[in-house]
Amino acid sequence: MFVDTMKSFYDSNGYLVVEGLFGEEELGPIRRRTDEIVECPESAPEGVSIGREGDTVGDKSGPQARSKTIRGTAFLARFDPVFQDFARHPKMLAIVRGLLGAHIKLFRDQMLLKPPGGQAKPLHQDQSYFRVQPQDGLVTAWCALDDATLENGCMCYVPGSQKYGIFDVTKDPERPVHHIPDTRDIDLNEPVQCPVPAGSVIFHHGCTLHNSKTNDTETWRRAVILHYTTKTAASETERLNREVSLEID
Ligand SMILES: O=C(O)CCC(=O)C(=O)O
Repeated sequence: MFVDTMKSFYDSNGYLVVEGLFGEEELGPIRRRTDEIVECPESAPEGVSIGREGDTVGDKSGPQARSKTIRGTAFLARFDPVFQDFARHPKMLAIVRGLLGAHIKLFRDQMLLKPPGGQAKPLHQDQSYFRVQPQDGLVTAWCALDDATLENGCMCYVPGSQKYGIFDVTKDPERPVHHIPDTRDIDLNEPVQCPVPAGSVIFHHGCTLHNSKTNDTETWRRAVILHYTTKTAASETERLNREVSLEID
C-alpha cells in the first residue's frame, strides 16, 4: 500500500491525503461506538476524557462557556477496544511505518467532533503541545468519519511549514488553551484546504501548521486523530510519556 511518492509528497509538503483508505465496513464499528459515547458520555471507559464546546472559552461567565455539547475526547484508543483495533489497522500502520520507520507507537489519541455550529480550530502545530524529540518523529493521522467539506470545517494545511520547526507561541486571550504560533518573520506558502470523503486519512508532520474553520452545517463533522511516533521518541514533557496511548512495536 505504501508507495515512495507518498513519502516524497509528505517530505516536501508536511502532509499527505489518502482518500478512501477505509470503507463503510471498516468505519461502521467506530462510528457506532462514537455515537454511543456522544449519546451517553458515561459509557466511555474510565480514563477517557470528554471535552465540551464551552471548556476552552476564557470568559467563563459568557453564554459560550455554558455550551455542554461534546466537542472532543482523549484516550479512547488507550482504553476502548474498538478504537484500539482501528489504531492498529494494518492499512493505517503500513502508511505510518512508511513515513516514520519500522518501529512505532501510538503516542496519543483524540477525537474532534465538530458539532453543527462548532467552533474553528485556529492555526497551530501539534508539536507545540507534544514537544516530541526528535521533531520529525511525530505523524498525526487525521481520519474522517464523515465527509469533511469546506462548509463543515475540513482540514487546511500550510505546505512546507514543517521545515521551520516549532514556532514560539502566544496564548489566545479568548481561548487560552490554544497556542498561536508567531510566524511574523516567515514567508509562508498559501494554505491548502483539504476536503475529503469519509474514510479518508490525512497524515501530517507534527510541525505542519494547520487549522479548521467553523462547522456551518446542520450535521456533525467527526474525526479520529491518532498521533503516532517512532518507538523510541519521547516528549520533553515527562507527564505525556506516562500517558502513551498504545505500544505497537
Ligand atoms: O479536527 C479538527 O478540526 C482539527 C484537528 C487538529 O487540529 C489536529 O489534529 O491537530
